[in-house]
Amino acid sequence: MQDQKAYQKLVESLNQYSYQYYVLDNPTISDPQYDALYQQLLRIEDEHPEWILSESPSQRVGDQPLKEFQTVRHAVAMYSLDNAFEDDELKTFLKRIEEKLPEVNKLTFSAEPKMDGLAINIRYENGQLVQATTRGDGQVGEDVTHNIRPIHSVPLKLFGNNWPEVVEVRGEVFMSKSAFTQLNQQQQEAGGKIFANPRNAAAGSLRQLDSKIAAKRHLSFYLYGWGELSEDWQLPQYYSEMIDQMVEWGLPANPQSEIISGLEGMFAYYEKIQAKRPDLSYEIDGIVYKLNEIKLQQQLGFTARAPRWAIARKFPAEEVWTKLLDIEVQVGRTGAITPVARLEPVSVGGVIVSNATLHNMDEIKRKDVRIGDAVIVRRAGDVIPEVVGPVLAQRPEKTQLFEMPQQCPECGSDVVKELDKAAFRCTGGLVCPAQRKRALHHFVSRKAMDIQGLGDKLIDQLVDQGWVKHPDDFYHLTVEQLATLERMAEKSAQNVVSGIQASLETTLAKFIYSLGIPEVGEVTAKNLANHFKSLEAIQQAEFEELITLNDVGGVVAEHIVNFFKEPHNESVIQGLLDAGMHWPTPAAATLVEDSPFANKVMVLTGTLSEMSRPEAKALLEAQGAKITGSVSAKTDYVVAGEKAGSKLTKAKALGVAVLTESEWLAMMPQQD
Ligand code: JCF
Repeated sequence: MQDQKAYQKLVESLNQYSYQYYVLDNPTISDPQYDALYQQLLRIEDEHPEWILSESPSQRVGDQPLKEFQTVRHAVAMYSLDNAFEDDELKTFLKRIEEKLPEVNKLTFSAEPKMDGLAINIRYENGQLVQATTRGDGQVGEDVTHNIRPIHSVPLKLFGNNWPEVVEVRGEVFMSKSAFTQLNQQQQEAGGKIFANPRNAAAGSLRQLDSKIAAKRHLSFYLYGWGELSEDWQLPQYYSEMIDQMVEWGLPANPQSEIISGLEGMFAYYEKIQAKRPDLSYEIDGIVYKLNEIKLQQQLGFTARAPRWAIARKFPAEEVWTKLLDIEVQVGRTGAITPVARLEPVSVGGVIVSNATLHNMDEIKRKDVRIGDAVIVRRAGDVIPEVVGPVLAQRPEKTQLFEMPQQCPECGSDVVKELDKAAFRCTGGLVCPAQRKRALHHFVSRKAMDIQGLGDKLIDQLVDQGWVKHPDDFYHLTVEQLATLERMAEKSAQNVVSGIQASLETTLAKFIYSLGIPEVGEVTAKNLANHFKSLEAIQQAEFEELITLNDVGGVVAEHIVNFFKEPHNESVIQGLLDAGMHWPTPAAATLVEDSPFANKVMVLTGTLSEMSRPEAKALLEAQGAKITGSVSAKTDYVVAGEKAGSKLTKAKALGVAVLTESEWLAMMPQQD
């Protein structure tokens, strides 16, 4: 008996730890500590299967896949939301409510980001999660309990004891941006289906009959409403109070939600969230405004489709239709051949798009995209627009299949498909003008040699003239030669040549970066320079030593070794040295491993006085720190400059170590 009590207590503690970790993002014990307790739990459950509680963390994922989905009629209909695509529609919405509620003089609304996921109803009876259903047609949905139970932030048993006998929690199931990226990477490696966006990925995961699959895909949940509630349950005055109540029962709600009033309040909140949108860890497609007083909601009621007291103000569309005019291929710096869609120009999320990536041949086949198709184009944030797929209902009679050219369109060299990879590659190497041009663009770019006045167009001209084949050729250009080019005045020619000459004085890190070794970005280049100190040492570095560096894995190390083995690269490097390229020996920085910031997760915030934030970031990265944009319980240090704001507040709330700029600099290893 005593033992069974201990078991129950263990379940409760583990659920608390998991809540602190997954919902509050503020773990109170370490991962190994949690694992040890979890193993203990499994041992007890193994000995006493009759004790197993349905809310035990071991009961999140089922053993057996289902045979099929059951349909379930909702106890209370699940509605949609009406949309407003323009400010004017929001005005109309507000005016209509004001007309219907003339006696109210100040309407307040609860505002929150509109999650781009799927609506789910989660039913609790006597505090236990008993069923989860999709929205379906609003009346009848599908039972997806087995795929909701694995979501760690959804409690299997409600906390406290003041819940009604029956409570249905409604909200959105979604996949975070990072879980989505990770999933697609795994899918790509496994040759599986690539999901077009997190919403589709979340939908696909819920549709699995085997809960083990959904469990691996890391879904999340935010609540935003409720369905059936026991009759004896007294609703509070405000919607937001009921949400807070459900949060007390252990359910996650969006922390961005706010109470606002009037049209100005709505506009201000919209602007604020739109500005934050790229930093949010999940995708949203607008803002939801809900009248906050429950009595007023009840007075307004519902249309056939949606509540009259709520509206979704949508962001400009990021997925639109257009016509696929042609598919061309682009040759990248390392020879990778990417199919590019030429589109009838169309506005996507406020930007005119006429080209979009099709990723690779496998994707074109899988999506069955054909030249002439109507296609859906998607632009998410700052990423390159992509073709999501064809609109089959709109497929014209005559379409044309795309074939990968067998010869590189730029240099005529053979195109080969890489073993085990989706990528096709031009075998021309630096013979290929496209690869050459891109390598040269990279060489002069801002973070590399930063040569002013040498734009992409001019580089293309120089390559086409045959004057520049490799980076070292830049240093032999003369003012007279350049001045013979069309639209190049003597003065501009002079500027270009001075820009080129000025770049001879550089740093080892920039030099390494500018060589364009595959997979060697700015940070890796810095790590190489700091570790090896000299070009010769990097050239002779062995695989085994390279992989001991921060940030350098097997693939990168192999690229580095191969790059310096290539005689052609050696002669370009020699050419650059002969032209007079030089740099100071990197200071004998302390070994990264000895730095107090090695492998630490850090956030920089506020205004620094000694240097800019990018400089501070570079300094810390050279020490092996990882700099992130937002503070969480995983942050090791926050460096707070002047006027630090919300990040500092959050760091303090979470108990993360905060350093002033001078405290931080004092901790930096002294360089000699
Ligand atoms: O994504 C949301 N934040 C959200 C979606 C909020 C709501 O109150 C919703 C919703 C979808 C449908 N309400 C309904 C009825």
